[in-house]
Amino acid sequence: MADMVQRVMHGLRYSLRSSARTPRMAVVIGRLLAAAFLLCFATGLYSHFIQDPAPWMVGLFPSRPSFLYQLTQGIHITAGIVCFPLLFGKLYSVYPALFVWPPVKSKTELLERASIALFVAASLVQITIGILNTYQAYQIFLFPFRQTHYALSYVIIGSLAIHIGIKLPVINRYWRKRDSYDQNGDLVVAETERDDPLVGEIENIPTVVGDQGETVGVGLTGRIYAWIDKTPAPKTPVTRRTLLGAITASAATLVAFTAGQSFRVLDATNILAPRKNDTGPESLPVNRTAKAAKVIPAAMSADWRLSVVGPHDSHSFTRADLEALPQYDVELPIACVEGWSQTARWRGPRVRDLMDAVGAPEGAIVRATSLEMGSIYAVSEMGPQFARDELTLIALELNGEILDIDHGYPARLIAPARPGVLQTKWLSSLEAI
Ligand SMILES: Nc1nc2c(c(=O)[nH]1)N[C@H]1C(S)=C(S)[C@@H](COP(=O)(O)O)O[C@H]1N2
Ligand SMILES: [Mo]
Repeated sequence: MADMVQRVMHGLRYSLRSSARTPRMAVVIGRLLAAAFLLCFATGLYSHFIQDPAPWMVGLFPSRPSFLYQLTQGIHITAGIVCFPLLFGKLYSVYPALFVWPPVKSKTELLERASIALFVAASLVQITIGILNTYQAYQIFLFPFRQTHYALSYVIIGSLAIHIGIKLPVINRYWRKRDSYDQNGDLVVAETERDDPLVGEIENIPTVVGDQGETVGVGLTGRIYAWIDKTPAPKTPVTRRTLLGAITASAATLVAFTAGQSFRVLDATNILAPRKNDTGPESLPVNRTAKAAKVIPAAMSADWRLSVVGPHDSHSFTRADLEALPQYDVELPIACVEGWSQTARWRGPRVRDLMDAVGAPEGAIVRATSLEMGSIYAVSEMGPQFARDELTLIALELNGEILDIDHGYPARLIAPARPGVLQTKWLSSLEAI
């Protein structure tokens, strides 16, 4: 019986042989996938901690270059999208390894299989909820997006580290080595060294005779590569070139059709991304409207004041008071964590002038609070490097017009190198804390 299962499994693997399913391919795609995941992880951590810093981190985030967050978040979303074709390509290239019997032979193999199962499952969930987030599909999640996305990133990086650790011999062996092709386009596999431990193992396990009477091993996980090595792959419709071509073409298409949401040079071809540049009031997209935030009466009220609070002194500014202060023009992006960003021209007084007006110390952290009630976006804090930066304004105008109510009228915060969520709209107070 066990023998039967083994033969069926072997037959399946044998029929799935292809030049697109060599260890070299697994390594080549794996390298790209690992690079994309690491980029996502690093930029994701940056985004996470700039929004939610531990107290000792507050001073660490630089306020220049002013497009820094736009860049890190653009990379995060773009690399995340590219993970789709890479992950599917990688799965395509290795999935015959599922058909081994018995499924695990040793503790290392159990660990390897468990880590890879965890990695694949977590990655698929991660990139799927990530892309849904760019469409603002929060309602369909039964869990908080940010915390889940953050926790899963550690699961992914941890299982990836285990996987890479276990596969190191294969990765090392095929990092440079290529299988080649003869004039007929047949695969000539890279020469296997006789003392290769992967090959040594294969010779001690039951073998099955292939179509041409050759001996093909019943490989185990990992060793399937050695087994593939020993038998030339048949010519199949999906060759190494087809698979690489498909991955490259889909990755390039996805980037070309979506990256315009973060990188202006690709704006013309941005037809798939949920956000388009230059749309919305004053040619800038709106994330949350004044109506949705229920702030219209308070924002339009003649009683509106910006209260600026220092440790010993405080002052209330009307909009006219704010307009009477020295006005500055800055070009700064709104860079949303959901993956769209756009640069705009803002005008208004500097936050640091307001802080000086109430005698706040240079090193103070500044808390900005909105008229909006009951939203996590209604409050943001910034370290002194942002509060004191000459580009950090209380914006009263946007792209040459009075700030639109949907962009935060009567006044909003705009600072360099910060995520959109922290650019608080419909301000009611600024406090030095
Ligand atoms: N009070 C308040 N401010 C807010 C938000 C909000 O929901 N409420 N959304 C933030 C988010 S997530 C982004 S990306 C920017 C978007 O600014 P815009 O709508 O003017 O483009 O505003 C930020 N400021
Ligand atoms: Mo945002």
